Amino acid sequence: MSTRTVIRGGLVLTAADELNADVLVEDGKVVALAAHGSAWAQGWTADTTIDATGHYVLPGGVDAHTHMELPFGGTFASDTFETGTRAAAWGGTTTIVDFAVQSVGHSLREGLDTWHAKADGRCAVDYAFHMIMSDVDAGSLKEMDHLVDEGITSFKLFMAYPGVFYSDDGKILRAMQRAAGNGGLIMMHAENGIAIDVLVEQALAAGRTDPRHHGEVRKALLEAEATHRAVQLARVAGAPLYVVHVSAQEAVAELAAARDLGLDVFGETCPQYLFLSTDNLAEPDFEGAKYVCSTPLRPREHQAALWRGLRTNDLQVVSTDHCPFCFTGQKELGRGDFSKIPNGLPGVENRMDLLHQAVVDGHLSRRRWIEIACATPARMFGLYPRKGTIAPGSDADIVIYDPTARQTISAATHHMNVDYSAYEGTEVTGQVVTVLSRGETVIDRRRYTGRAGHGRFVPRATCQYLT
Ligand code: DUC
Ligand code: ZN
Ligand code: ZN
Repeated sequence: MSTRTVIRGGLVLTAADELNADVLVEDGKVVALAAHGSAWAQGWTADTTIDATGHYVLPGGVDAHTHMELPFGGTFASDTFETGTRAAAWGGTTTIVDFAVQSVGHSLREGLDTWHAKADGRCAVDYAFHMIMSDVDAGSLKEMDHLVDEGITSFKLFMAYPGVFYSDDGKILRAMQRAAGNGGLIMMHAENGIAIDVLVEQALAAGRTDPRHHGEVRKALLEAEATHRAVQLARVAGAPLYVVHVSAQEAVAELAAARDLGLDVFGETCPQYLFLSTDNLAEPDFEGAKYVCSTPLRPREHQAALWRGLRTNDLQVVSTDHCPFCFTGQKELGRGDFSKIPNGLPGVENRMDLLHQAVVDGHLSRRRWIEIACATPARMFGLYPRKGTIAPGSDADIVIYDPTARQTISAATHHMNVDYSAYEGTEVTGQVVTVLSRGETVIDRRRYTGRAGHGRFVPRATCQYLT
């Protein structure tokens, strides 16, 4: 028997439109939108009616960059797929794309199988995978083709972290050439890790061991240089390129220059670069460790370039790079040596709200909010129009959002499995009220009604954003 839900009275926001429309959901899919009060909408019968009067009706957020349970620096990111996807649901995100990891000496297949085993049966919302390539060789290059066929259509390479994830330029070029042939999208961590490691060694030798030195050695110029190099390698290979976690204004300039040449070069930034800065990294008593991530937080002056890039479409996506480590016992591994602080910040629960605050603050329009947080990540990573919009045929991943509610972000009230909030005390306007995932209510008027195992693996098509 089919189940039907009607969402009445809300303002439906998509990247394309703002519609005063009711939404009919049947068997997990959106089947129709019709104007409030229209004879058609009034005739809809349903098992469940949701009153969205005075609220926005949004496509569920798509967070294209998370690291649940990532092994890093001798520990693991503290959110499991269960806790992390539950927190995502609380924050209005209904799809995550996490990074499966190939370890050195192992195949892509082994890494992917490990990630499927971590996630299978545990997720509250739908999920997909990118593949981190740590060992580019003839075997893994060939495996890329098979992964694309299985819906793993994007591959992250690192110009940073020598000895762990790092690939040299030759390996990067080969992977890009392969992607050019099989439709895969190369995602780049663009920082010159070889040069950074020299600066790390020199800083530690000189006794500069505090968290703020993490930001100082990972220089903006070394992000910009790597971004430039990645663009040129992608050009040589004839492959599109997506640069992850862009934080430096000089790196935005490299992307803008590439896009001015008409290249298929894309950029993502994250809430931490838009809302936090090196002032946080410099907090006393080792508190700055809470803000250690790579690329690092930058001086506040860089934020204007990021907002501008989001407005001009030189940056297309805001993802979180959600990679939480508890302050106690995890971040503390780096007391006395900033290079031992596990890199990463929590944020999967906060992204939609922080970006709504950016709407309130005048940085973004409402439609641009939906575009960078829902529609474009879905298109970029081959999930559209199943995810990222509200249209007949789409999955009924829908958020009822109160644009006037006020809340204060805090570890005391968040649902991520981490003992601090990077945004502690930040007041934002706007709050998720109810969330549907494929038509099932997973958050009901701010009560969790979902379950581990509801979320399914979603195989992805190739990039749908190419010009
Ligand atoms: N950056 C982080 O901050 N954490 C995990 C990996 C990365 O590239
Ligand atoms: Zn990275
Ligand atoms: Zn990451």
